[in-house]
Amino acid sequence: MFHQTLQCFPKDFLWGAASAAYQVEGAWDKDGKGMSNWDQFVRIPGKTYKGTTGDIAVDHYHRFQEDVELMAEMGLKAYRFSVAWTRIFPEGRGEINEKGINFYNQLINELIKYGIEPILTLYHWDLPQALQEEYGGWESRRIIEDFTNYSVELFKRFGDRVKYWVSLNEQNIFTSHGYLHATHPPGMKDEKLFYQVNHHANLANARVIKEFRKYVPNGKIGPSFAYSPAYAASSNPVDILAAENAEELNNFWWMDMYAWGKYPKMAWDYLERKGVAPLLEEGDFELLQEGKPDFMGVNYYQSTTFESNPLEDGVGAGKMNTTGKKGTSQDSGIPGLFKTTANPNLKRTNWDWNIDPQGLRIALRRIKSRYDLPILISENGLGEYDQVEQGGVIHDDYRIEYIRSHINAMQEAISDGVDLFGYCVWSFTDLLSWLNGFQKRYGFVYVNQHEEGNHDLRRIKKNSFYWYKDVIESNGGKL
Ligand code: BGP
Repeated sequence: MFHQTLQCFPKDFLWGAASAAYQVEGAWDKDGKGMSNWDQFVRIPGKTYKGTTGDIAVDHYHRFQEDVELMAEMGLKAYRFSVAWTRIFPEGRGEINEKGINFYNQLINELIKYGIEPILTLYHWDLPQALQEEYGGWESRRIIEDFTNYSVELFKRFGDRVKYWVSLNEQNIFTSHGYLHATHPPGMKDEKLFYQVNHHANLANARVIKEFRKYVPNGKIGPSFAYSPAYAASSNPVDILAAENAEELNNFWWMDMYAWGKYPKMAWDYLERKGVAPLLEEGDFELLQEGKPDFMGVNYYQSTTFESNPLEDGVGAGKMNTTGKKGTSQDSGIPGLFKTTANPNLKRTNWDWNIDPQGLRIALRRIKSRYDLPILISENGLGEYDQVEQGGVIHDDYRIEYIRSHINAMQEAISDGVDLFGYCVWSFTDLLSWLNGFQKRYGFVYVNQHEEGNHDLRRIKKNSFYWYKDVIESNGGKL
């Protein structure tokens, strides 16, 4: 315990919910939209759960008014969504598709009409396929120019109404799945390229933040990092060291760069010895220093526990549970540095994700003490099976319990001295989970959409909808 008495949430706290274009919009080829890397990837057999795609998703593109009305009914203060780059520039650059601009203008205006603060994510993983084909997307420095050009267009078009912006969503996840595990596009396993891609993403991130200052001088911008704080499996010093290795290589590697414009020294030396450190060019670090964020966006779902992992025959990358069959995920690690292990103190979801609200408090405090930046929780939520019962009722008490305990942890962290200004629950409506289909549900609002067959996509409010409404109304006083 640090705090003595619990503080209230700040009065203008952003009680929100989040989504991403590919996971909700559908209309994948409508109104001039170009093809993204995900539109292409999901068509490769075996890549997603039961071959699900975002072709229709939950059809938010056509139903955004109904969705925003539900948000208004709930009293939501903020809605985080992402823009599909391919709606704005179908080929990644060049001619602008005004119909795409128009869609987001309508969405933003609708939100503002109801007093809901829009939080706009520039990049939530759906890269224009044209850029992937032309120069390998993030593999080339050319991405910096194209990403900046696209972002500046959004700053110019929406900067008059959108104050909060997220630059890159979970750079650590889209690059590791794309370039280490081959589970996201472009489906590669190449460690050296992985670090090079990240270096380009860091440069692109810094560059758009720098541009942002010119176009939206009163706005706030930051990246969203998928932070899973590292725990040691035991007090054995070899496990403590393993957890420190993991924290440095899995977390500080990105967050130090965002906050300070530099890589952590020991991790850099290790990667250099291994021959996988990224190639640098003159002026890189100047730019990286110039693009500092206003806040750290944190996507928190769980903590991860580590133990030592031998160099010889140590555990490497393990498989994730994407089926919802409990106990099917494997441990993974880097030989010589660390490996994951189950934490006997924590319960797990059906997808083997740890449920650890105290881990959120720990995550927030670590960020506060290392970087001293304001924090936006840009994602947090529970993916579970939901059942529509008689009378169209969904008793998702497990979700209420998950969110309630995490809000408690947030309040404790605020009372400890963390500067937290918003909380976006993942997600508002049910949506497509990239690799887990539609059965892994996160929403306050159920959507009648499934892996197989045609469905009417109707929206049904879950019990958690009414519960979160009360939380917002009481500014976190009534949990
Ligand atoms: C984050 C992503 C989201 C969302 C969420 C839940 O990593 O930013 O887009 O998908 O995780 O993950 P999943 O859908 O795999 O359960």
